[in-house]
Amino acid sequence: WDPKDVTVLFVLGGPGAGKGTQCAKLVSDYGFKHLSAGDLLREEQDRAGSQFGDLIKSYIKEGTIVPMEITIKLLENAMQAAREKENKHMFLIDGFPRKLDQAHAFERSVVPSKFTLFFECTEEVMLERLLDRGKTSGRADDNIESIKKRFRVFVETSMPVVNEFEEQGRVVRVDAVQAPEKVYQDVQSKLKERGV
Ligand code: UP5
Ligand code: MG
Repeated sequence: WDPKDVTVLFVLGGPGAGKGTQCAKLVSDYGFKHLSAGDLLREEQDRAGSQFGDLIKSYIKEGTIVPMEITIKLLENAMQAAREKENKHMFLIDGFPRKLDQAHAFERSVVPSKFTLFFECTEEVMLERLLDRGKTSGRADDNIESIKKRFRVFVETSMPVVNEFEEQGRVVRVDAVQAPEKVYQDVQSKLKERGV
């Protein structure tokens, strides 16, 4: 992938920070292709004939990070399909990279990201949102035990990715505690500042 032809923005933030919600808004206004790594893993988990179904299921329930070879392959396939079938060249990669080795591998072997949109939210607020969503989401990890594990993995394993990008001046922070429309206004003005 040539960075002159494609724009990749990573979208990071804790579990329930609102990554998916904001990406959906950006898709309709900017024409991005939204690729949620978690959604791609859940689809692969449910795909008949997948050799990774059981493995993905247990990682997601435990809130731990699926081996990067699987996730990167799913992302690359989805990017390829979006380019061929929908002529998409702008991608929001949501919920990835969650670990430093994934960040390095993706930027080296696929394409460097332009920057990362980082949704900052308190655990208290994220917990409330996830428990609320859990009433209807059917997600195997929207329960208190899994949520606590997801929070810990986020702090210990995923925040180092944000910190490294930050040192490189490649993080755009957004206060994600506010109402969705307010968050989105911030997102739009910050994207504009960055020339998107
Ligand atoms: N909501 C959203 N914004 C709101 C706002 N501003 N005010 C009030 N409510 C708001 O939102 C969550 C809920 O909050 C919704 O009900 C929404 O209406 C409401 P959502 O937009 O879904 O938040 P999001 O940040 O997308 O939360 P999500 O639960 O998807 O985040 P996770 O990062 O935990 O989940 P993901 O699907 O990315 O990953 C799941 C698992 O997959 C991981 O734990 C891991 O096991 C695995 N995984 C990997 O192994 N590797 C990867 O690369 C990616 C995932
Ligand atoms: Mg999500």
